[in-house]
Amino acid sequence: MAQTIGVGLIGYKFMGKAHSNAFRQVAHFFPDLALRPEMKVICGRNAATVQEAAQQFGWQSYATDWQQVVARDDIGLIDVATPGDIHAEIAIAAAAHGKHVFCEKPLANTLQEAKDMLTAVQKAGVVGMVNFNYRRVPAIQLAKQLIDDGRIGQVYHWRAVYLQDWIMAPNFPLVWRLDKSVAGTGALGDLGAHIIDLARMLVGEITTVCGMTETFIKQRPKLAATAGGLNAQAGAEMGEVTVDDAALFLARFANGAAGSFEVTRFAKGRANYNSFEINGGKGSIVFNLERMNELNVYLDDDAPEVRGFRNVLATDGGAHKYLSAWWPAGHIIGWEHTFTHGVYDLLSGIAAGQSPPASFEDGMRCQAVLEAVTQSAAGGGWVEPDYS
Ligand code: SOE
Repeated sequence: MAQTIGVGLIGYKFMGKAHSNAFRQVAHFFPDLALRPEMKVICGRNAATVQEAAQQFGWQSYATDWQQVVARDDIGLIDVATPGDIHAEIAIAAAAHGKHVFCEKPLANTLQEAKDMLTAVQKAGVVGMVNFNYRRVPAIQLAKQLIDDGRIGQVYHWRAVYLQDWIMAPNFPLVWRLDKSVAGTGALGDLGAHIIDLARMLVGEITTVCGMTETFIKQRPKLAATAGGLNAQAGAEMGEVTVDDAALFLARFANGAAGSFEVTRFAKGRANYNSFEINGGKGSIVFNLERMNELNVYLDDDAPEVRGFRNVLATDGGAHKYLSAWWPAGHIIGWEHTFTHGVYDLLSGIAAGQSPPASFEDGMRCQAVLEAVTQSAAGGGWVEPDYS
């Protein structure tokens, strides 16, 4: 019988729901799980709504004070699924209490916070993992395997976009994601962090960036009294948008590859379009989240008469990572599975005493790239991320 670990989840909205589902599913589907999560407590500021969330998502109890949660003896793992402005405070306190920390992306709102969080988990000797969930799409793991095995040769190009359109209406209100003091940045940190992390995993370290950001709609209605997530309601008073709506940047990688990145919340019709193309000396790879079970692959090694882009359905448990836990080949999985895979790796990492990727070190390096893009966009030309 596997050992157990008590989990305390801070945050109960969109990400809280996705993380709860992962903790609920993981032991049922991964028979080799070394450490079973016990869903002890979910925490949020509003007692009535967090109580509802506890019941709906399957937590044993609820709390309204995260400081008490991180100090509890029956909790071994703190999951931070809040907006970025309190990631650092919670993670550092949790580590100081000897708790392992799982944290939503981006790791922090500033590079300094990310560095402090990294130091905190290192000093405490606990696991620190950032939930960059797209690392755990089986088709993206297949891309990594093909690159690592040299199947596409030397990588020359990384070309990535992450496009959304949910704030395009000018009267869409000032939700927290549009407030710099809560979110840190706009599309850059929310979406750019994902494709920077994927680029680092698939291509390698980024050495220098040159970028621009744009805020198309600078004033929006403040929130009506009852705030919400992506479907929030507008009030009468106007306020200032303090983050970017879009960010575009070029990057050079340590291995000589050239990269382009574009993220926006102003791409009409693109609800959640996360896509990349990688071109190597012997082949190319294309991924698109809207077809997340597929990887489009071109390999020079194919016989000339059938050479061309082919769509690989990455659903075979015998060949593709994570899928032996789920269904027979061809039975596709969805976005929520990436969170379950992440929690599986997290719990395996805790059992083995190692921080799985993306570790807090990866999170800090991603943050360094985000900060370099911000500096460059403010007029700095090419900027080197500060990984020190
Ligand atoms: C909203 O833009 C959002 O939910 C991001 O915060 C997530 O990280 C991304 O996966 C989907 O879009």
